[in-house]
Amino acid sequence: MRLSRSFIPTLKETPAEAQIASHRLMLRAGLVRQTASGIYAWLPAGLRVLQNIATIVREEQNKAGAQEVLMPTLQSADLWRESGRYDAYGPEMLRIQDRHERDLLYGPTNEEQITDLARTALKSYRELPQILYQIQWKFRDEVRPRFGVMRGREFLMKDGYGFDLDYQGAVNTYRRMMLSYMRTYQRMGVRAIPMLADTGPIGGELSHEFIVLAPTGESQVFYDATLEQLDYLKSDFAYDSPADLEAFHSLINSYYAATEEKHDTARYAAIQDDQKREGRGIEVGQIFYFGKKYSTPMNLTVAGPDGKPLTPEMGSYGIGVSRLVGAVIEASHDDAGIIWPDAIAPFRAVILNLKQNDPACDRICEELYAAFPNQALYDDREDRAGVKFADADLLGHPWQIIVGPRGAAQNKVELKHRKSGERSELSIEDAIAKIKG
Ligand code: 5CA
Repeated sequence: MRLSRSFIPTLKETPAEAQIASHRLMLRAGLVRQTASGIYAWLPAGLRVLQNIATIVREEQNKAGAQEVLMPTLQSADLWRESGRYDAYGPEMLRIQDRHERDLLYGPTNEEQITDLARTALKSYRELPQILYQIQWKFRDEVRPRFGVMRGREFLMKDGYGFDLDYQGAVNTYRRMMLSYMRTYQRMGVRAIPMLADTGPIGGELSHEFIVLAPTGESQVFYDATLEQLDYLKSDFAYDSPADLEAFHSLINSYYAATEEKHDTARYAAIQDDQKREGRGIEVGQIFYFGKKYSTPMNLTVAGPDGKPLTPEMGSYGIGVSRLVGAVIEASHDDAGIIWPDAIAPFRAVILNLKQNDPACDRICEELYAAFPNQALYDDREDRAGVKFADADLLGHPWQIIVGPRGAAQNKVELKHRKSGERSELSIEDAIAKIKG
């Protein structure tokens, strides 16, 4: 993308309404714009990040054996009356009437809708287990939407739902999802720590939150740093092996992690001092096992081996896709701007032409731009170098390729690595090779 023709409306001033770094930086870098309280439009650079995150989530869900569906955002209130949640959910639910005065709602979550789909489609125990997921917008009329996309009213969630024949099957699905979450977050360049949690309005018996440490997080957390150091991508735990899932579960459980509500000071004190981690945390995902909480009242049954109806055990599995954009920035930025992890950066590199219309600079920039189809942003604006440097740091691309007339005369460019700040002077070919890694 050529910056001179792009729609990346960066701001010099810090927007007054933004209280935390990620919110400020998302507005200043032109990633999003608020259109109503807690509701955001995603602009080109922000949308690229959101889509990169969604792609990683999708790939890891598919590897774990989940299948993607897409359910509507609008749901019939009747389904929620069946589960008993229509009245119980309260004012966070956006209730709507159509022209025939039929009650609808903008889904805050989809347990009812997926249970309805399952009961119309699943007939036999042979079809279980099933894990279905979607990446879809949700609406929760939060009393105090704040911190930008971190606590929005409309937000993008990956919500998955598991159906199993029995308790042990449901536990395996729960562990399978937990393993896929650890791999998902690690690929994005963040370390989210699983912690036992309360189940809240989703209900059920067992739940874990996945927490990223950041000073502006909403809850106080305590954990053993070993949990940040485990490499889930290299580990060869297989999703289809219950023994591997059990081993993964024991590994996670052998290290302490808890939110304030579940904190055990004695267990925390027993951790080696340099491995103790305490701070604020952002919840970037939550998973639930709730047995038959929805399948029983909504009459979801399949024929068992003996022909008798069997009620499946269920769980639900959420990732805050749009919240993750803010959470990653909270965990990875400096005074100058965002520092994107490679895997989700909107662009891999920005090309800074320090002397637009200089034949050598223009030629080299065009050559570099062609070397990264759809992966480089070309700052071809007729602006001062200082403006270009500041915007490059603000937008946080992993690499900056700086093309100035002095170097260009010798076919050299300067390469800056945003995260380490390291700079080197290289030939064009070497710069391209280094960025491509
Ligand atoms: N049905 C279950 C799991 S599919 C569910 O709704 N879980 S949840 O309520 O925990 O939400 C899942 C994730 O969505 C949360 O972990 C959080 O990361 C994200 N989320 C929840 N509320 C908001 C919000 N107001 N703004 C942005 N993200 C949110």
